[in-house]
Amino acid sequence: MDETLTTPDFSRLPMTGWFPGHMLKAGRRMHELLRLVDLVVELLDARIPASSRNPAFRQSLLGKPHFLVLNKSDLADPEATRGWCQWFAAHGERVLAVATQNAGDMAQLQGAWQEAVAAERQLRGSTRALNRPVRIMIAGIPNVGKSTLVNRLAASRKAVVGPKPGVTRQTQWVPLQGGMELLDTPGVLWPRLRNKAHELKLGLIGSMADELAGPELLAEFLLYQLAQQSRPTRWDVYGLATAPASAADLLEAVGRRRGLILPGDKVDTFRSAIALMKDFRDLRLGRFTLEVPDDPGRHPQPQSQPAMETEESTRS
Ligand SMILES: Nc1nc2c(ncn2[C@@H]2O[C@H](COP(=O)(O)OP(=O)(O)O)[C@@H](O)[C@H]2O)c(=O)[nH]1
Ligand SMILES: [Mg+2]
Repeated sequence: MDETLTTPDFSRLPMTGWFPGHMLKAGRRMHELLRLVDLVVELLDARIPASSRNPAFRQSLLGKPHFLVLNKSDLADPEATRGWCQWFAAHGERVLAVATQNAGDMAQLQGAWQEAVAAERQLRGSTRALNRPVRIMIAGIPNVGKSTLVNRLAASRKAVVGPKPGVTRQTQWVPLQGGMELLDTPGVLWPRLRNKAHELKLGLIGSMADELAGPELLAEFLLYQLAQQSRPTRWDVYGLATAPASAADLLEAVGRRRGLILPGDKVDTFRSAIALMKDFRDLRLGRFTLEVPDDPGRHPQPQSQPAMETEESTRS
């Protein structure tokens, strides 16, 4: 932990309040489709398992069984991921940590979903076999890997994938081998995030466009997050022997290293910050989990708010 870095109070900064209309519509549509499904799978980002969980999903499940997937575990600290899985399990959740590119993980997921659906049906006293495919809704905030996961499991390629949030705009059923159907859904955030730090965490994992969150602010937030990690950051990728003392120093180093220079020999801090985000997401700086369980100050608690927001309640 780097004690020399002054801690900016990100939580005091104004929030963007970003909650586009298409997400409101998608949230409503998902609510309608819930009736049709046997299991709701919520994908979380293993780097921020608490901050990437949408409280609105939990409160509007209509009693449907659910299953948590910590995706992108290849990007997170493996020890932290184990801790998160134990924590969720201790809180009564079905959970698995995966990476979509890992075939073994994908096979394990399908088995676990089948089991979950069978266990729930037994619990409810349904003895007859389903005379239709098991239907599973894949939910989650933007960019957690929903469409990639659906594609990996699909009998044929169906869902549209993209490195930026907002690629999946429509809901679609995808048949799998072995009698399951998955419903890929658009990423849905919720209108009231906890505070600016929460918003910036979502920015770091790419649930919000960098330009929207503000790349330079994201860079500063990332530096602050990395300073709190027990694992070392690979600052040497920017030719630095130790952690930079400020975000300005960091962006200077990134810009010089990558040749992102403006006329007058000034570093282009905007492009340097974008490059830094890419390096973080591509694992060049190391594998990090940005929040730990059992530390209420560092991740959002379930908020009590209406199940799916209505147009009226968000128009403020
Ligand atoms: N490192 C890593 N990247 C992933 C994983 N799953 C998906 N991605 C990437 O995350 C980005 C967003 O994926 P996408 O499926 O479009 O997310 P969606 O918005 O939730 O549907 C894409 O660039 C994927 O290649 C994973 O397990 N590990
Ligand atoms: Mg998608």
